[in-house]
Amino acid sequence: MKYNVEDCTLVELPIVHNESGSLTVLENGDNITFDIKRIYYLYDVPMGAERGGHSHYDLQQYVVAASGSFTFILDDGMNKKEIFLNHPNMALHIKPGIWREMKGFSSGSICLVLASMEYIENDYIRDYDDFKNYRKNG
Ligand code: T46
Repeated sequence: MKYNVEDCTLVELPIVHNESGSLTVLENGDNITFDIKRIYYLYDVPMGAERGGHSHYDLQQYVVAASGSFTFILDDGMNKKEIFLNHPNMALHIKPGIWREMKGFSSGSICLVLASMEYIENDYIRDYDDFKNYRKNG
């Protein structure tokens, strides 16, 4: 199945507040639609740096701005969508087969990613022309 950018949604996560702070949970089988196989996070991203520039054949992810803010640009080969993430209770669900670029990392930001698969380099499409061909012919 080929997903498009409109299938990549922002999910609002519940916040447990008390006088000593806030807590948000992401849990397999509850607000996560796949079994989490890997967690990684991007940090110390220099001002003006851009990351991403690839798609995945099968991987899906939830992305959270655990601290600070940044922008994801999603692209399904036909349409693009920009999503600004700036709060730890908002998770962006990125479906497979979507090209992504990341930019505008604020100082001290942390991009937390929950992934449906282990790291497999063969799951990446890192060339945009290959991505366009995959979207067209699949
Ligand atoms: C994505 C965005 C949000 C590993 O060895 N293991 C890993 O689990 C990951 C994610 C990366 N790496 C290595 C592979 C590269 O040599 O770390 C290096 C940087 O990886 P990459 O260029 O993929 O990093 P980003 O920030 O462009 O993209 C990452 C994820 O790879 C990607 O799935 O969607 O974060």
